[in-house]
Amino acid sequence: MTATTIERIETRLVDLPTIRPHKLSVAIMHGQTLMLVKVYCSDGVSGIGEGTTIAGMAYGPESPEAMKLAIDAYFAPAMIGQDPTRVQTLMAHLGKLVKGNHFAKSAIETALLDAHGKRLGVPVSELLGGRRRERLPVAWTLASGDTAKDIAEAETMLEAHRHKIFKLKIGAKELKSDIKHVADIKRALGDRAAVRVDVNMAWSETQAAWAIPALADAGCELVEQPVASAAALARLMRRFPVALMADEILQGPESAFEIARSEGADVFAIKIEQSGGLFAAQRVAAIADAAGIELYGGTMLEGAFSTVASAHLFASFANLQWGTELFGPLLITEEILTEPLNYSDFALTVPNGPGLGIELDEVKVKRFTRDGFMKVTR
Ligand code: MUC
Ligand code: MG
Repeated sequence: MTATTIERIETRLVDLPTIRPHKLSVAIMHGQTLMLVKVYCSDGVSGIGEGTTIAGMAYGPESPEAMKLAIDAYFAPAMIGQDPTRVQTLMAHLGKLVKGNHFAKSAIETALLDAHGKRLGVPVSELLGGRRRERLPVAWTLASGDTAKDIAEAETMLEAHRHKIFKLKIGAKELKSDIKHVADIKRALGDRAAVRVDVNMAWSETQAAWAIPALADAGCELVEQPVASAAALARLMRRFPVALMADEILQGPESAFEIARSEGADVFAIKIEQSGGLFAAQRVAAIADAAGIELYGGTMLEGAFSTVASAHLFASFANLQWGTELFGPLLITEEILTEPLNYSDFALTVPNGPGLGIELDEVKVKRFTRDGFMKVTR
């Protein structure tokens, strides 16, 4: 029997509108671009992975266009002819050839795991050690930029049993007006919902030290990445009756180890793309568990493929104390799967089919694909 090899790799950029402008301290998003990579193998199996950023390059150093270029020019030529069934070996090989590029690596690893799961007839969660839960609690981000609109949106979500945990994006406005925004929303929702905030690094340490107690008084239970510096976040720790979460400073296992060593966060927002892939994110979770740091399943506002890959991983975590925010597909106007994901009763059901357990609606996605495909073959 001849060994299975990778025969062809396709990448494409898919531009999709969002259901409303999504306002963060770093940018206002009107749409989301998915970089989809499809890996075709000689045994007839293929897998799809996704790389997605927030507002192009406003959030971090990679962009969908840069991911596509990195895959077309560097990753794909090195992958053609390689064994796709040895996912970790192949990813380690690619890691030697290409530095950084965590998001592109996550997309490729997702595609390889999707293919391998299909090949073996098991969900990706089983390739990661086995799922411990079938359903994941999912938070929603209120980020319309308007307090009354955010309250109305939260009420709709509560009514529909879609979400009862709300993350508020703050940091773009003056401190007092941000705190009033949070307090007004928490007052309107009361005990029916949990309220958290994400500052996306917008504050200085002194601003954070002033604002966090006021947020705690307003009923906010978790403050995500209030400052840019890991040292400043560590200094803010244990000073307030509210948990502090690391996001942007968490860039894979090495950074996780440094943050854990400096007792620099109560909670880690784990993201597969920011970590450099699912296996790297698994190592981040292991470091958190060992250090007594709690876990939250984060998102890069990803479409269905990276969201479901994250779901398979988060389902396998020993601890997931703060739930997840895997709502990315719901922020996009278009359904890109042949079978929509199951969001109900405040949770996402982790798909159970082989691989990721989802199927791309090729016809639908074609309408939104930029400049056709790029194919790399031997
Ligand atoms: C982030 O900073 O966590 C997650 C939810 C959201 O609205 O933005 C993202 C990114
Ligand atoms: Mg964040």
